[in-house]
Amino acid sequence: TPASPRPGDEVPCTLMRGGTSKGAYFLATDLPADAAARDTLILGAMGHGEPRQIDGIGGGTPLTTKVAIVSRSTHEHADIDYLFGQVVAHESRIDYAPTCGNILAGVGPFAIEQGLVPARDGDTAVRIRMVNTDSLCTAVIRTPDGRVQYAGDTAISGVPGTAAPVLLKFAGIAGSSCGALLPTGRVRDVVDGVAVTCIDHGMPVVVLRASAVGASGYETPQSLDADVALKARVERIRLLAGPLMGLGDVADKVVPKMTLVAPAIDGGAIHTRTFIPKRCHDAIGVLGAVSVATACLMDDSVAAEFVPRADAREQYLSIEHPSGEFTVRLVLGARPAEFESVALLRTARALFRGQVVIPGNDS
Ligand code: NQM
Repeated sequence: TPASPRPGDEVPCTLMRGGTSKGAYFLATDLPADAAARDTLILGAMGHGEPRQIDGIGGGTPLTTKVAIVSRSTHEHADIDYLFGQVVAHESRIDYAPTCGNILAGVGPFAIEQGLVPARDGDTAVRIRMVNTDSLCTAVIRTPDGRVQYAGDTAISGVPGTAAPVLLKFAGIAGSSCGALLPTGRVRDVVDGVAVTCIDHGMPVVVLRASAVGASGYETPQSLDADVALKARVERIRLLAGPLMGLGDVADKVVPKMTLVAPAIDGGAIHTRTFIPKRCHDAIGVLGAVSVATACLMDDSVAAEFVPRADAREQYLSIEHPSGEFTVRLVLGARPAEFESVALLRTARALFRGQVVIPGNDS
């Protein structure tokens, strides 16, 4: 591992699309071991101090200023470790509290291409430990002739065209950040006068009826982002829900996410608008969608009232969002509120491989 790089030094980096997000992927061994030096390097590479990231490679929105740090794993059930970082550009900091299921989709191909995992002829299963939440995922990557194949015929909402499928399979992700699937111990709470369901099935999410905060739930993300009063109302609920969920003071955290729900209009299970947590998502996060889908199956939850009841052990829930839908496969466990496994499809693509240049006064 290198010591702190100096201005003008170059660090290997791959820019990838993972699902509907985009980020910079690094090998941990190419970064300083010291966390503070590592974060200074990443912030410099991505751009910070103002939201546009004009002096870095970040995309200037929460969905395009994400970082994956990948290394070999010492966990007995994992091949690689994936540490996710959400760059909060205008505040010049990185939030390591959440994981990200979209960036996760690029981790398998990246690890294979970097030689951390041997590819098989056909499909390669990469066992990934999501370090932020200490949970496990198996990603199945297309590798004909032992090489990552990005081209394919899988379409996901929010990404133009088609690409090779990345199957993501999870088990044991209930309570990933909060310690329990229902972190408040209840399926329904009233926070600031609003009925909510606080849930963590891979991602802490507060689910509330759009109508409870004066929205229809079918607005465009742009119009919701322009509604200062609504956003303040949603943030007030979030700040109160965070401690109830065991997350402590969440003023400086990007969790919990806030999902406004309304009846489905396109044949899905439910319609959503998600704040992540201050900007409205163009779609919905991967594990955010898993948590909302799970809420749909919990009796008496705020989401369940919109969803017809089904008792099958294996359920496909289509979560409608601003740019389409996201299908989550849930396999129910032996007891109520237990889930055996979760699976979903994403796609990913390597966009740019090279060296990112360390900024600073190099005179
Ligand atoms: O919930 C956005 C995204 C995400 C996170 C966010 C994600 C997940 O779309 O697993 O994918 O919620 O900040 O990348």
